[in-house]
Amino acid sequence: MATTISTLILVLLLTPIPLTQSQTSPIKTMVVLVMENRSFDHMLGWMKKLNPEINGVDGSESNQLSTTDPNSQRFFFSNQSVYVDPDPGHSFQAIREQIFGSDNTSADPPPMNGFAQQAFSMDNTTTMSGDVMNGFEPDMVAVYKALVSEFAVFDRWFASIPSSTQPNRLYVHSGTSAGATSNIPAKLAKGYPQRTIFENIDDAGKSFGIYYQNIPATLFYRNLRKLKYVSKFHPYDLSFKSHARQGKLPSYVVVEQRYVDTKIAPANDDHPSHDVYQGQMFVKEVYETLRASPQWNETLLVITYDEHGGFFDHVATPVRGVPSPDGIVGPAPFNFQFDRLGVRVPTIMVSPWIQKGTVVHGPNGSPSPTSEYEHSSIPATVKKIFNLPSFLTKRDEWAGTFDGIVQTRTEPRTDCPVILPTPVKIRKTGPKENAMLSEFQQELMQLAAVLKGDNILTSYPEKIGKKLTVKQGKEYMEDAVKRFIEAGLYAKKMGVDEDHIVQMRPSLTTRSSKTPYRNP
Ligand SMILES: *[C@@H]1O[C@H](CO)[C@@H](O)[C@H](O)[C@@H]1NC(C)=O
Ligand SMILES: *[C@@H]1O[C@H](CO)[C@@H](O)[C@H](O)[C@H]1NC(C)=O
Ligand SMILES: *[C@@H]1O[C@H](CO)[C@@H](O)[C@H](O)[C@H]1NC(C)=O
Ligand SMILES: *[C@@H]1O[C@H](CO)[C@@H](O)[C@H](O)[C@H]1NC(C)=O
Ligand SMILES: *[C@@H]1O[C@H](CO)[C@@H](O)[C@H](O)[C@H]1NC(C)=O
Repeated sequence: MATTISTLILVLLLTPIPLTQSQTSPIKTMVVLVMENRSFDHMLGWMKKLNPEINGVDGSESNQLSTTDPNSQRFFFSNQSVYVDPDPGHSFQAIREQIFGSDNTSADPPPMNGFAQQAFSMDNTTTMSGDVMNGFEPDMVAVYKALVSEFAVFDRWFASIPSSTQPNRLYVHSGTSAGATSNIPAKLAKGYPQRTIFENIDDAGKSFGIYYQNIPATLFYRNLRKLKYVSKFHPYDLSFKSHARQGKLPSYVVVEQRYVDTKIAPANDDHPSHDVYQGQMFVKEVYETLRASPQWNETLLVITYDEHGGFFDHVATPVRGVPSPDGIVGPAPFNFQFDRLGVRVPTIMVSPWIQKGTVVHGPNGSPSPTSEYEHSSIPATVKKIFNLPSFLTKRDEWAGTFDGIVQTRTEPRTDCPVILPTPVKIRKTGPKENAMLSEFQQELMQLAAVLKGDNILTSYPEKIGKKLTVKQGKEYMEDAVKRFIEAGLYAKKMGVDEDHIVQMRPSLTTRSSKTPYRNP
C-alpha cells in the first residue's frame, strides 16, 4: 500500500507544475535548517526498508580497504551506526579519494569506492573504515523516520562542492562560496563578500530572520554584518517559539544549531562527535513549534546537511554539466573549477501541502538537462516562491527548484502529527566541555573575535582560539554576539548609516566603554 501511494506521488512529481504569475505558492514562510557532516546513506539509506521507492541501501554496497589491491579487506555497508568519534575526513583531497578512489578525477560516473581507504589513511586500525561504511537503523533516528513517512525525502540532493563545511554552507544562501574550497579562518573572519538571498529578500520588501544559538555562522557573510540587518538576528531560545506562537515568523527563517557541546546545553548539530540524539531532539522541537504555529498552513521546512562528513554514499556524485557559479577558480594546487558537486546528503521537507510519503528523485531536466538538487536549490526556490527579480549566480540559475512539491494539493493536510517520537539517546558519555576547541569551533572563535573587535589585538586570533576549552569558547562566543548586537542597536539609535558594517573596539580594552561602536 505504501509503495502504491509513493509511486502515485512520484508520477505527479515527474510532471512538475511550474509556478505562473497567476498561480501563487501557498508558502509564505520557508524555514531552513542545515545540519552537519553526514551522508544520505549514513542517515537515511536504511529507510529503503520502509519504502522501496527510496534510493537507499540494502547492505550489498561495499568498499575495499585498498582500491588497488583486490585482496584487501572488504567492508559491506551495515546498519550498526551508533556514536562516531573521531571525525572522518572531508577535506577537498579526502573527498576526491572517497569519490574517485585516487586523485585521478576522470571517471564518469565516479566509482564511490575510496571511503574505507581514505578512512584507513587517517586511522590504520580500520575502526574508522568500519564507521564510515555504516548507517543508522531507522529506529535510531526516529524523528527522521517519522518525517520521511509523513512528508518528503529527497534522495538525489548533493552538497554543492566536494569539500568541507563552510564552502557548502556559503552556497546555501548565496549560490557560491566565492572561490572557497576549504575553511579558511582568516577569510571567514573577515567575511565573504558575495551577495546573498537575504539581501534579495530584503530588497523585495520581504522579511527574514536568523534564530541562532551560540553564534550565527551566517555572519560569515560580510554583508549580514551591516547595521540594517542587526535586528534580524534573534536568540533561538528567547525568540523562536514565541515568534512562531504569535504568528510572527518572517518569510525566510534560518534556524542555527548549537555548535558547541557543553553539559548544560549539548551541541545539536549532528557533527561528530556530537550526539545524533541531540540533533534529533532539535529537529523535533523545530517541527513541533512550527506545527503548533498559526503560520503552519503556509510553512515549508527544509532540513538538509552541509556535506557528507566522510561517510559512504553509493550514489555517484555528478561530475558533468555543473556550471561554475561565478567563474572564480579555486586556489592552487587544485585550481578547482567548481564544475562538479559533492557527495549526496540527506534532505527532508515538511509542509502540510506535501503528500504523505513523498519521495523526490531529481529535478528531471529542469531548468537545464543536467540540473540537480543541491544547496543552491534553496535560493533558486526562494526566488520562485517569493517572486524575486534575479538569480544570485549561474549556479542557482541552474539548480533544480522544489516549489512543485507544494503544488499537488488544493488545501493543506489536517492529519500531520502534532508530536514526533522521542529518539533514543545514543552517546553514553557526556559532552567533553573541557576539551580544546575543534577546528570548526576555532573558526567560530575567529568570527567572534571580529564581532567583538579583539581581532585588532596582536594577540588574536591565533592565541585565544587555541588556548580555550569548549566551555570557555562558548562563553566568549556568546558574549561576542551579545556585544555585536548591542553595539549595532546603539549605532542605529545614534543614526549611523545603515549600510555600515558593525565593528567594535577591542573588548579587552573597552570592557566598560559606553561607546563600543567604532565608526569604520
Ligand atoms: C565537518 O567537520 C570538520 C571537522 O571538525 C570541520 O572541519 C568541517 O568544517 C565540517 N563541518 C563542521 C562544522 O565541522
Ligand atoms: C541490521 O540488519 C539486520 C539484517 O537485516 C537485522 O537482523 C538487524 O536487526 C539490524 N540491526 C539493527 C540494530 O536493527
Ligand atoms: C585516469 O583514469 C582513466 C579512466 O577513468 C584512465 O583512462 C586514465 O588512464 C587514468 N589516468 C592516469 C594518469 O592514471
Ligand atoms: C599503523 O600506524 C602506526 C603509527 O603510524 C604504525 O606504527 C603501524 O605499523 C601501522 N599499522 C599498520 C597495520 O599499517
Ligand atoms: C489549516 O488548514 C486546515 C484545512 O483548511 C484547517 O482545518 C486548519 O484549521 C488550518 N490551521 C491553521 C493553524 O490555520
